Amino acid sequence: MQLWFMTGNKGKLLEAKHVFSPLGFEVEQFKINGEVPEIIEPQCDSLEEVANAKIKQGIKLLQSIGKGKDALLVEDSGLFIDVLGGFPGVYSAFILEKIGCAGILKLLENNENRSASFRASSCLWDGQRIHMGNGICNGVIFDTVCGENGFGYDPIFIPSDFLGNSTGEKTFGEVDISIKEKFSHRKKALDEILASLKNTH
Ligand code: ITT
Repeated sequence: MQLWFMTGNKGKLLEAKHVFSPLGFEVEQFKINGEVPEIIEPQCDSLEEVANAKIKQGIKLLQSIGKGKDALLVEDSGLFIDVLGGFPGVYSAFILEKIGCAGILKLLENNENRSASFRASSCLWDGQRIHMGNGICNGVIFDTVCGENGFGYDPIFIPSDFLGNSTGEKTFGEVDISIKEKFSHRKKALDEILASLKNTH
């Protein structure tokens, strides 16, 4: 089954493919005339609201090109740092572009509380209805930028041990995609969607 993912983020796309491909879905980036469509993201502090706004605009775009019955996925996600009151949160993409991982480390300099979480809210249109999934990955912000894998804030984030899995104090930037998946907020959100799909079909 074909599944369009409306995202400009290649890292998200790769991880979604990793989850869905073994289940027989063919995940492809959603483009119109070769471009990922520009989406208006509402100014709000909830990932769910942003994901909802993305899917509604995405469905309209699918319909406008006569593909309204195709499946479409969107996601809004971010890094929430406890001692910064959840910053950068919904502004994660913008802040990464402005100050990078090194800028976040600077903000946390001399701070002992380094706890943080990645969060994701995903919405999937199955051609008839919208399915929603949320996921959280708890962890800590490391004190240096470490590793070349993944994307975004991966090189500064060490996940907490989860269901018997541990990265052994390695950042997401230092581990393989299949290891990251064992902890990932994105995978958890997509699993919720898969469960919801199973319940309705
Ligand atoms: P789309 O909106 O086009 O999907 P985006 O990168 O702008 O792509 P978001 O608005 O959801 O996506 O911003 C989320 C940001 O949070 C993303 O750019 C990363 O910087 C960060 N982020 C989210 N999940 C991450 C992960 O698994 N690893 C590292 N950083 C992540």
